[in-house]
Amino acid sequence: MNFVSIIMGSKSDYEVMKNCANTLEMFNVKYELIISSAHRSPERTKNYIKEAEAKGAKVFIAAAGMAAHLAGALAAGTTKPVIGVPMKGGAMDGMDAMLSTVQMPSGMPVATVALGKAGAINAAYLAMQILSITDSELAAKILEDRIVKEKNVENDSREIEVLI
Ligand code: RP5
Repeated sequence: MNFVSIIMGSKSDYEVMKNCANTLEMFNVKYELIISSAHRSPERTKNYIKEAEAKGAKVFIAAAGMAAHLAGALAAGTTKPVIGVPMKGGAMDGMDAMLSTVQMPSGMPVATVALGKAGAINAAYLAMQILSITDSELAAKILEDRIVKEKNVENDSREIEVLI
């Protein structure tokens, strides 16, 4: 069974990461979601990666804030794609998490998405786009979603546009 694994560093990340889970649900994509920290529970994080891979996790999404090392820790433990979602908050409101997540050393990639809610949603889309390489039904749904988004732009504009 193929699925996406979402790991958050803290329960405080859940409010934002719900948007990631909800997006996967909209497309009927299976996922697991757990809390595990690179710093507070390193053994649990390490063990979970192996368990999730054995169960069929094909893409990992890691969300963490502050000195965000969770995505990096995942990248160290798997060769599956790892997507990092930097969380806002802390003294630097996410800039620290963004740089910690994106600045990986060569050979250990983390695909870093935007801070906060947009990043949580985009992590789900990116994970689905990766899965859709070998899942034509999912690829068709993603394409359909793009068409709806394009139409929405036109409809929104029509409501307020001023043209000469
Ligand atoms: C990170 O520290 C977590 O991912 C969270 O974003 C941040 C703060 O965690 P809490 O102190 O709210 O548990 O590890």
